Amino acid sequence: MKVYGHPMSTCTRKVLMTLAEKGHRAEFVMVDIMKGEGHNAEHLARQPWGQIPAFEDDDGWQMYESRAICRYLDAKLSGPSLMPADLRQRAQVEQWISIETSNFTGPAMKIIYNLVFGKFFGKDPDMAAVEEGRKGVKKAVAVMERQLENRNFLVGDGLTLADIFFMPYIEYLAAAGELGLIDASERVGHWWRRLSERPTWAQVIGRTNAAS
Ligand SMILES: N[C@@H](CCC(=O)N[C@@H](CS)C(=O)NCC(=O)O)C(=O)O
Repeated sequence: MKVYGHPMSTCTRKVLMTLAEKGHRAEFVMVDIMKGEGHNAEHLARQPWGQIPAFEDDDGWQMYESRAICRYLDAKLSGPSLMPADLRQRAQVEQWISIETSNFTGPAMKIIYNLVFGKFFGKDPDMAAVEEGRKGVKKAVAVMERQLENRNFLVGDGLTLADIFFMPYIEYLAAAGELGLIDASERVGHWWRRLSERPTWAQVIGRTNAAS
C-alpha cells in the first residue's frame, strides 16, 4: 500500500491515524504541496484536484478523498474496527463525520489558515475570518459537549472514524493557540486529551514517514 501525502497535511493525517490504529503500515510517498507538486501531471492523474492524500493498494488500484480512503482501509484491513457493528451506532458515526465535515472543519480551518499556515506564505491574518471561525467552532463544541456526556468517545465505547476525523484539526487549533475553544468544555477537552495521548497519534504527528 502507498499513501501519497504530506506529513503536515490534516487530510493525510486522518489516513495515517486510521492505518496506525488498525496496526498497519503503508509506504509514504511525499507530495510536497508547498512546492506545487500536487499539480504535477503524475499526481493529477491520481487526484484530479491536485490535492493530497491519494492512496494506492498493493495491486495498484488507486483512490482519493481522505475520509473515503479511511473507510476503505477500516473495512479492508485486519485490526480493531473503527466502525461499530450496531446499525444505529454506525448511523451516528456517519452523523458525526458529517458534522465534522460540514460544521466543524470549515470554521476550524478559517482559524488555522490565518493563524498557522498563513505565516508560511508571509500573509497577515484576517482577524474577522478568525473570529467567524471561532464562532463556528464554539457552536460545534457546545453540541459535542452534550454528546460526550457519560461517554469517552463520540459514539459507543471505542474509538471510531468519527473521533479520528476531528483530530488533525484540533491539533492545529492547539498550534494556533486556540485550544481554549476546545477546553471551553471540560468534557470535550478531556476527550481531546485522551485522543491526543494515544501513542498512535504521537507517531502520526511526530514522524515524517509514520506510515512507512
Ligand atoms: N476533500 C479532500 C481535501 C483534500 C485537501 O484539501 N488537501 C489539502 C491538504 S490537507 C491540499 O491538498 N491542499 C492543497 C491544494 O488544495 O492545492 C480530502 O479529504 O482528501
